[in-house]
Amino acid sequence: MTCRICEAPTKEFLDLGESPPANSLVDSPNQRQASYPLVLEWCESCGNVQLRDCLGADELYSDYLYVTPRSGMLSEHYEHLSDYLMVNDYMTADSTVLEIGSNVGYFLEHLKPRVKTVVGVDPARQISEMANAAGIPTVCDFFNEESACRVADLHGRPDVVVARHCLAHNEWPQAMVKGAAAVLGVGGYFVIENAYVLNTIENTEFDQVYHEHMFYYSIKSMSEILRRHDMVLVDVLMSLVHGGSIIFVARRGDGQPTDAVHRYASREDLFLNGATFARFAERTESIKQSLRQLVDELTRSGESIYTYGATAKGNTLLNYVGITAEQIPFCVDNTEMKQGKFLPKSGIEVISEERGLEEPPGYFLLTAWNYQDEIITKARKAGNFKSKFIVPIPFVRIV
Ligand code: DWN
Repeated sequence: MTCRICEAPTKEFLDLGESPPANSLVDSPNQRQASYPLVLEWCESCGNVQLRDCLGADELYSDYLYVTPRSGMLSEHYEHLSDYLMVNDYMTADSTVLEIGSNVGYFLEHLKPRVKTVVGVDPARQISEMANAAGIPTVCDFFNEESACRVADLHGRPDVVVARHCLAHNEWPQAMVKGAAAVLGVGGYFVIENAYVLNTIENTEFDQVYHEHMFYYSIKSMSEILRRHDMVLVDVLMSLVHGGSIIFVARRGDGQPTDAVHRYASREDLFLNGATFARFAERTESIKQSLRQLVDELTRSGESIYTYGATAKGNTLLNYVGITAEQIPFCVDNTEMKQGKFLPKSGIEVISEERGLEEPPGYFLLTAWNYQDEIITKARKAGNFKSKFIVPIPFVRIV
């Protein structure tokens, strides 16, 4: 195939089989669903890692159920990120901030008292309605040059455009970058947060591979996209959220990259190569075997297992390992829109945290492992001292 950033040829390195879209929960366990390949490939020329087969926006986002969770870890991250942007003058109290893929607006809610104006743009209708009801002005649309200019006319030209965990969610991210470049004046900042490919690979986070995640960005590949749209990567910040994320800070026009950019870019030169990707695929297979063996042993010995977190990544994990409602009857999740529905392909029923406490299982398979401490602390505080937790990434262990 061909790199969707620089058009060079790509090489496949991971095949997770076929799976339905990860956030397409269904209303009954027997509801038939289309499954599509999950194959990763990489480009030696620009360092891009991309999903080989991409689904259309309608297939992925027309009935979107992911609501950003209220999480202490995420709230701390919002605080740290906005402090960082303020301290480095990437954002000021006079800034107008536009967030792409703003979901229910929790990050903008955090920013609102610290800047002049906030506005969100999100394609999921029911989610953008929730944001507007909560007082975060949100335009329901996909973000591109046309919608960006329309939003700027309505809400003012942004000084900062933010894209947290959404620039990887589009087969052609160039359309979104072009939209940001169209509304940012010279000296404006484009702040992009995504899972960082080095974390995904080093921590064997193969469950981060699902149809929404069409790109796994590196400094090298992000710089290539930005360069083509008159923007320069001037800074990077690392974060632990979502299994390890990178925040790219790009400046419209020219600019000098910080030492952090050079430092991490040189690490990428060491790591992003065929041997690393081959070892990643081997470790993925090893996790699959050991998790399947553990679940089979526990269920054969009569232990009850639920999953914790109706996560997109959890659906990749379950479907790739081949775990279904036969081994795990319930998934606990605090997103009301997901409760009562069933996980795609595995057919596991989603129940509330409260119901999960009524008869706690012997084990929770932590499919929201990125919130491990928060979730285990919550369970213990709620009086559940019975359940043990199976943490699958970066290696299978019981805590
Ligand atoms: O890129 C994406 C990432 C950022 O978020 C999106 N494409 C989809 C989504 O991926 P995910 O579903 O793997 O994200 P989370 O944030 O890891 O999902 C956590 C799930 O766990 C939510 O459904 C809420 C649930 N949860 C819970 O039930 N109790 C979360 C916490 C913290 C809790 O205490």
